Amino acid sequence: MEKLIRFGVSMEHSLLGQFDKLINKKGYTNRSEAIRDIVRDKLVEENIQTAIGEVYGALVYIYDHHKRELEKSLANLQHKHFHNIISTSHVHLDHDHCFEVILLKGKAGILKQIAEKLLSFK
Ligand code: NI
Repeated sequence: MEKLIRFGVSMEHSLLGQFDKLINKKGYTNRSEAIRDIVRDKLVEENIQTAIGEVYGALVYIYDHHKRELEKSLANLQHKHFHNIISTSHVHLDHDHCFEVILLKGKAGILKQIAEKLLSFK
């Protein structure tokens, strides 16, 4: 195992209080372990965003199909990016709601743009 290096971190009292509550809820036994995981997550996220070559992803969401504009926006987005969409699964959950899973492949930056666009729909 690689050698651990100690370093000091300064933080507002209230922020540290919230952090302790969060890591306690997540089951961490100490702050160092939690900070290491957060740093690792951030690095993975950064690597994905700057990845060269193709990556794969999935978008999963539930929506109300009575909202015509929303349904139209979702269809337009998928047709616009058909090169990046491998498949779409649609399940009619109940009278109002639809559950969709879109599988994507392509450059990380493009997939991120598609995801952000989807999240921007009301
Ligand atoms: Ni449906």
